[in-house]
Amino acid sequence: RATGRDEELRREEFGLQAAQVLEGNWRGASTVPSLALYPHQWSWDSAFIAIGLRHLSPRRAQCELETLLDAQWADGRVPHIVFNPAVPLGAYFPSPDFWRSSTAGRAAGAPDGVETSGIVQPPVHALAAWLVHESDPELSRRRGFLERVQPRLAAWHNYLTGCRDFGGAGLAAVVHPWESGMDNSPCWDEPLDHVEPAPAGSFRRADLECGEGADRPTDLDYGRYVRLAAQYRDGGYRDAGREHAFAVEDPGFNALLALSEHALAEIAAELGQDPAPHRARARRLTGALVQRLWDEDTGMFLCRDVRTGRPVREMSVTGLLPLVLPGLPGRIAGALVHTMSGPHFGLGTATDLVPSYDLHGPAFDACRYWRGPAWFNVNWLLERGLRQHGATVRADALEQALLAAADASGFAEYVDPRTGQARGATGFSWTAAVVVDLLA
Ligand code: 9YW
Repeated sequence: RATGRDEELRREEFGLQAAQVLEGNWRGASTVPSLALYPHQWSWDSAFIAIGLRHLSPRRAQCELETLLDAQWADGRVPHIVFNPAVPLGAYFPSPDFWRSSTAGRAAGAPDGVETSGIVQPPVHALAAWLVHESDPELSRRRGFLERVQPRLAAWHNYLTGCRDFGGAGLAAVVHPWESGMDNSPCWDEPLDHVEPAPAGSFRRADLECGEGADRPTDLDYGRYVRLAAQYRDGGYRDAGREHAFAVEDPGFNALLALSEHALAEIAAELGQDPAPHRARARRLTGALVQRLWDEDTGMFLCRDVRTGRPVREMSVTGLLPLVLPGLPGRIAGALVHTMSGPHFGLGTATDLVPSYDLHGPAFDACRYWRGPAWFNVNWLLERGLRQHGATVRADALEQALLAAADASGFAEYVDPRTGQARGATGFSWTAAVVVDLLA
């Protein structure tokens, strides 16, 4: 009995610590992912943050998403970074003077009053908006939250399914590794191979001033990121009518788009509109994912290089993310659960959290960012996916492992998947946010 009470107190204290992380990273109208490393607003971070914040302050959760969507471009894109003008330029690279959104992005409809990047990140926002609404429908209705965000979210999805469907199969392509949210995933090694890196002295890596070099992407990666981003910028951030040096269909990105399309259907129904077009689009996206990116041999989804038309034969966690989709054929969901628990991802045997990359892959590195470490937002999504497809025991175990690893690591950005050792920054916002959500 005493143990039960202790456990309850401990849980409460842990929840308070998570709330404190979010409180400390709140900047008045949005939350930074990490105080030192990422001092601005990031797009998919804000979606996860809002999902946690809704349990602490539904109003702040709404504000988090509204601030991001206020920086949306007229062509519908939601930028991956919204810059805080009060932060010195040198604190993060690439800074606003690199992206030059308000000038270079003018033709694509970049906003005037705020500086942003010109690329995007995975579209988790409609899901976040729906979950935020559900946490306090009365407040949401009173503030007209869904009425205000719905047209923006619809325009965002239209941008992705329209301007970004380079392959013509109905899937959105990413034009930069940063857009996938999984910057240095081994999936990008081959598609990046031909990209000439920007000269070493032409930029300064602010990330290395607060991050451990061994935990971060390499200089070669950065040189290529800079080259690609500068080319996109110099082309006015135009998508059509140009050859993209990097264009990939990413299964995780598209799965989140389909999941968010389901959320848009819920939002439409709540607003008295017809949800059917959104459901139909979610089905189309799910069908295209299966048709185009499913790989029977590995038992998971693979990225597809749009330039060569070939699949990228690397097993990254992005290829497990379609498990979040309610409409996924049962046979495929079963295969994904099997792959997740097999030797390559080792869930329940070699690892307690799903790693970002194949434990036996040639590029596996337990410390380096998206080349092995386990990430909390991704594991939160997979936990939902497991639950969605009836794998309740596994979902419960993953939930407990996530909470334990976040606790032991001080809300780390990512952890070594085999030992749970903290990597990257600590006091990381989305880690705290998914903890708050799971504890609620
Ligand atoms: C960077 C903020 C972002 C995440 C990305 C992650 C990293 C930015 O940090 O990218 O400077 O490398 O890869 O998913 O949104 O947390």
